[in-house]
Amino acid sequence: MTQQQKSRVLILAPVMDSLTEKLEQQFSVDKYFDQQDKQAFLAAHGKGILGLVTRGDVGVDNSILECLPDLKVISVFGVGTDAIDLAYTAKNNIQVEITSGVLTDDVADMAMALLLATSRNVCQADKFVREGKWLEGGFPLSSKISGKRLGIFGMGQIGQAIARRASGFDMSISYASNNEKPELPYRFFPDIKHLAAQVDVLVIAVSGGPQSAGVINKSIFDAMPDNSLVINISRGSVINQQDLITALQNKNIGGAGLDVFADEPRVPHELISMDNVVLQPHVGSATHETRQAMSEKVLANLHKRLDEKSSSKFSVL
Ligand code: 8YV
Repeated sequence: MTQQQKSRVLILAPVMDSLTEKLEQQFSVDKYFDQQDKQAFLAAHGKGILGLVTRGDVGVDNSILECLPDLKVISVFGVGTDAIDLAYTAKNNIQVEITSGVLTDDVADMAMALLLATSRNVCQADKFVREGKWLEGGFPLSSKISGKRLGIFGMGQIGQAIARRASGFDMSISYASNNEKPELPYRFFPDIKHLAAQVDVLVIAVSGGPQSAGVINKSIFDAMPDNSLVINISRGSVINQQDLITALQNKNIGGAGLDVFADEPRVPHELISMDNVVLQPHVGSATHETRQAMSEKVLANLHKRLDEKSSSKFSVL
């Protein structure tokens, strides 16, 4: 294929170097994030761009999409589409593709890591040893996790992968989600508040976006048993972050394990200063293996939509 024949693709935000290299080999690439004058770039070069690559945590603003009249596909490095206006993309015949399936295990593993780290004070205990405090006495007791009650908010692929792992810890598993999944051997609660009231650990595994924004708020934290834990591997937007901070400060709940935040990469100092909170920099899917698989999916998803014979967005009679 000659340079002229390569489809034009815009990379919105930085992705892995190895993915960028492959994109540059296989497509005619522009990098939005590198442009000095982004508006001028879009005005001069937006027409003719057929594919857009973005990250799940970044999405894309409609103001950018409006400058890409020929766009056929948005290939998301991730599974979250909460930062993309799906009504706009549907209306404008733009396909949105995600890296479904390949990051499920890693994100579920991260939920379990946060669950264990939070309940067993793993990070604090590590610090205790490194600071030489063990020489002065033993580390305080922590809380058992095996056999406890786990509530999962959101029973999609990731929620189910968490449930399978938690079953290995003999946890009793309940869930709340839009629809009951009768084929699953877990107890269903139609109402998140009722679920929250009856669990020792609440894991957030629901998609982000307007439907779930702020659903985990003061009323949920008030309903949760004392000493219960909240784990979030989904989106910061699902939790009202200020309500979480207040609930932790007031000891309405016992702790939190968080991989995602309301305004990443900014993490409130209140959370940073609390011993009973374990913090991760949104790395649920960040393993070599999974990021490689995600990269391959991003490329395949672009080719699926761009290698069609006609580069027109619309089929002709
Ligand atoms: C990625 C994500 O970390 O899948 C998603 O939606 O948020 C994550 O897996 C992110 O897209 C890459 O930065």
